[in-house]
Amino acid sequence: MNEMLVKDKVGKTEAPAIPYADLRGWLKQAEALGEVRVVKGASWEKEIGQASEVVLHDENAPCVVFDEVPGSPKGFRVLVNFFGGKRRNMTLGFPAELSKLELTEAFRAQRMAENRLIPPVEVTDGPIMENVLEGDDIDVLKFPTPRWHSSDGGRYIGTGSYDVTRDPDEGWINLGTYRVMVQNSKQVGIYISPGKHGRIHRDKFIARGEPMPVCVVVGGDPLTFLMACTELPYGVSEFDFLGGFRGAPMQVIRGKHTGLPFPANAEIVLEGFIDPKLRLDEGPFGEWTGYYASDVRPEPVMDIKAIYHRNDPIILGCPPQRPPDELARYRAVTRSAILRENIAKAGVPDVTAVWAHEVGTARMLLGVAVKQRYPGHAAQAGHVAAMCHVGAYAGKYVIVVDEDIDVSDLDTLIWAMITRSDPATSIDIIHNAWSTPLDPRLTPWDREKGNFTNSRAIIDACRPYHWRDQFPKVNAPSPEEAAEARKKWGHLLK
Ligand SMILES: Cc1cc2nc3c(=O)[nH]c(=O)nc-3n(C[C@H](O)[C@H](O)[C@H](O)COP(=O)(O)O)c2cc1C
Ligand SMILES: [Mn+2]
Repeated sequence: MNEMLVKDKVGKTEAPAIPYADLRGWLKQAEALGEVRVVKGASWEKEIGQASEVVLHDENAPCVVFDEVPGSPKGFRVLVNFFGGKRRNMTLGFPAELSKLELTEAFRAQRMAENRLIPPVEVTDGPIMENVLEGDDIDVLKFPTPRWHSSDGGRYIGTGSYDVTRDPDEGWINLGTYRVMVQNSKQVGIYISPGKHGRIHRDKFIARGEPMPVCVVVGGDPLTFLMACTELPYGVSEFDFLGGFRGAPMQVIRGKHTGLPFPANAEIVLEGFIDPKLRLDEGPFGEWTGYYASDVRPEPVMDIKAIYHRNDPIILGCPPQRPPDELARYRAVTRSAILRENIAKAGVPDVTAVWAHEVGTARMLLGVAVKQRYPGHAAQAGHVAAMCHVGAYAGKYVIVVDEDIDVSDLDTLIWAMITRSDPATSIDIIHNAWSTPLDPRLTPWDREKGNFTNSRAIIDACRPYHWRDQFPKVNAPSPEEAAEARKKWGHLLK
């Protein structure tokens, strides 16, 4: 067995506790790791976005807290680059020494696989109630919301945020990270791609001609944000999963106007209704593909009925950049875990590792390693990876490899692809798959018509099953030989 193969060495034992309850608790932990820098006086118009672009591209860069932003009260802050350095493992509640692939596996095996659901408990008070603004006092412009990229069409308060909605037919609560742009002091625009759970809720409200209640949570604890921006199953509230991951229910308060729950310890909550008819221009916004693909379009708008915020609130900022970036870093970890769960639940055996690659922001390039057991096994794993819940939206390429390949290493994955596949016979194409207006390769005419689909390539880069025993041997040393060589000659690299 190759030493790079990820084993289930983390086992199924109980995961360590998450070491924080809210964003401030998280910040204390990050400070204890020595990984927080405070910047005073940077402008929301340009400098916060400019500095963020620099740190978000470096996985060892610190978390940065911007304070004393001109135009906002002192103490109103913006926090960026939470997922990097030693904070990465701390955020998911695991020891620092786990590699990114091991972290994913630990998260999957110890937090996800049990699929425990613990619903939140309702409380009537909490720090989020320190300031409640209604009527004329509503002013979303008081927060230091940055313009994240120089060509953005507005200030996006909702990046490291999530929107709470309720299914009007079925009653379940969803959390989804859908970007939120400030329109004016009392209105924000929310963009939700087709097929997302919040979009399904919204489409139902629009079909009824009714306003949709929404609570936008800005500055929730990072774990809740991570689960809100990841594809958890339809019909089950992310709040219940989070309770399960933490081993304790989340504490929520019901909004006065919508009755929707939001965490009692969040930093800022915007509560209101999306009008079924009103549309205002939204975008452009620098997107996770590295482009401004969806440009400016009329999108639904939320009328704010109440703003709740803690004293000295903190905006969690997660603006997408050209990948690989921070967004790709955290999504690779969480989505790889969920992808492996999805594939296993579809009944595909012996998938030994998966990696949703950073360069495709954990969507457009998926690596899947299988221990081939039967003819067709590799194609089955590839097609399921391409079409399961977490793989289906906005995917492009799936590469299936044998279990000796470290799927998380881009060079190794591509080496396997170019040496073990045959272009004419190893690639399957799926047409008309679930895509998005954010796809830069969508043709202008399909974009115009709302045809938001694309195609997928599934590349079988396994040693062909029927003659796998005759496939040339690799010339790399065995794991034992490699270990011996490193022990003896590793000093040459120092
Ligand atoms: C920083 C960030 C911003 C995002 N913005 C959007 C967005 O504007 N619209 C959207 O549909 N999805 C967006 N997503 C992706 C969704 O959050 C993700 O697909 C999530 O699974 C949606 O929740 P749902 O599965 O409950 O629909 C974003 C993700 C991240 C990490
Ligand atoms: Mn959901």
